[in-house]
Amino acid sequence: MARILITSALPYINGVKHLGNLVGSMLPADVYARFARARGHEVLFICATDEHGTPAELAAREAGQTVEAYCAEQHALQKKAGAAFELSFDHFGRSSSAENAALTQHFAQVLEEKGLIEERVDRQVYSKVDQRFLPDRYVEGTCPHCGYEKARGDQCDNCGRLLDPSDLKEPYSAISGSRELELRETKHLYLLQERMQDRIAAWLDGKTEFPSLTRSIANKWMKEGLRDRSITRDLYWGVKVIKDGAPRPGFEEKVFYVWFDAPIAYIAATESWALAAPAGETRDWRSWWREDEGAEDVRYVQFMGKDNVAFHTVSFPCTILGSEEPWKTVDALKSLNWLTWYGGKFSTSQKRGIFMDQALELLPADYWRWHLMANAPESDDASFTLEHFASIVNKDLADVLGNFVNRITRFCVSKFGPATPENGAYGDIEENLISDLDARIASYTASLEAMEFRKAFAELRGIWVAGNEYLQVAAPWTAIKTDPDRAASSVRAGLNLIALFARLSHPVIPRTAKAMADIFDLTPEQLNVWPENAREALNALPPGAAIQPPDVLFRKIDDEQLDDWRARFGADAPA
Ligand code: B3M
Ligand code: ZN
Repeated sequence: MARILITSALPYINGVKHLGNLVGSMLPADVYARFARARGHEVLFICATDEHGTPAELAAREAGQTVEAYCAEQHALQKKAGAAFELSFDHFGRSSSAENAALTQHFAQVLEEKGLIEERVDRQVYSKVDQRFLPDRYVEGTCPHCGYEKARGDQCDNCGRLLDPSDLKEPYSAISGSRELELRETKHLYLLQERMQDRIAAWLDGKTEFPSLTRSIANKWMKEGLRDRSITRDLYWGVKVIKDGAPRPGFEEKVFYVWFDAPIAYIAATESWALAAPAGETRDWRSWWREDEGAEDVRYVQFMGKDNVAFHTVSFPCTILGSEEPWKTVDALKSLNWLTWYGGKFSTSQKRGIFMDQALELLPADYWRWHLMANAPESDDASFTLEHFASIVNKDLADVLGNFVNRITRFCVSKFGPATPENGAYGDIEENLISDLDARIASYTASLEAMEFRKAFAELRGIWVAGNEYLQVAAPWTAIKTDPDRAASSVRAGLNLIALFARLSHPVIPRTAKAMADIFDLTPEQLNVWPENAREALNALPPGAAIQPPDVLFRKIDDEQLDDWRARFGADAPA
């Protein structure tokens, strides 16, 4: 048994996330956390909303709210959507917490003491009409690379290139639209990453567990060479720039850059988790993060979309390693490609695609969880279409898993009554099934351990199919006429298979797993045990134990419903 710290990339605050965001970090992290718990590990699963920066300020402005009120409201909505999707966070915090402000200021202070932060004078876009500097997305204009006219100061949405506000041609203020802009000099803090090049390279060399996608992104950045980067912005909303307990002179109207404080919020949210301990329970956050206070044996696993990898393999390690304090760093970093919406982009700003709250208006979480994880964008981008979703749900969930459970429980009740049959012994077909299952369970477990989710869930589907094939061969509905003991033993095997499926499926479809466990009145503890051995699993239910057939586990999606959804989400329109 190990201690495993798991973090999902922190969802940005500007609205409930779409399915692409969900499968990019929060959902695979949840599946892994559930799997690790079932394996008996002590797991701490942390997430939070990432709340600072220009997009939050701009979204609040558009909503006509103060940024504080906007963030509080959106945080509550995201928390609710996460819970509805059964994301089993131990804590879902906020990067705007007091803990994160203090810790961010701590890191800045220590980095400065280590000679890794310095003040530099920058030329920044200033708006006379708005009477303020315009960082990042506060400036829009024409992209110098592709000519797109609505490029934002930090990035062009058309060609994807990263920009600096001063790169834009024909720039205008995103607040007032004013074109009366000029470059003015102002001070900013710079993190001297160039000096960290060798240390980060050596650190990355030791990260032998990073999978190839993660490694290739990190290597590309290392090859280009680390650049010193500004870690402050001319904004109101963010972590204040404090030095020695007082506002830093010249930085009274500035805050730390969102990408400086956001990863620190992994640690701060763990601190918030400890502060939120119910009376009588003590939670020691430092034992998860400080290698001098118990975290030396913690295994730390991060999940994120590929666009976040550079920040986690280079920038955040600069903060952590630069501090020379014994903080825990990541051991395994699982990164995912994009899920596309009909081959195009899911888009929060353009409300394109399906968002977490909308998804649950259509169907319960498990339908989405299964489809997203079984088709996770791992080795490549993957396209989400409603048609594919419907076919996977109808086949895997309704025909293969749902039908199996339904058929065997109903047959049992009608022929043997509502209890596990006691008579009949297992024979050759069951022996074959057991050895097949042993191999499959081992391969499924290894794939989950390796966080290769597509492969894992192809194997889980294979396990469900093996159950169906077993029933095909054992055919208790025929055997019952000539050899009731044979029929009884195959029904008993079938029921045990359901209990096995419940335990194996729990990481990905937790609510359905619970419904399957309820057939046998299994406790959460009995459900949450990882099966290692098929023979044991097929003999787990005590003969004579009562069963309660469930309602239909999954309903099929028909063409009419699909048409409705297509119309509602504009699925026929080119993305
Ligand atoms: N908030 C993800 C994004 O908005 C970003 C992740 C932060 S992880 C510290 O793209
Ligand atoms: Zn462009």
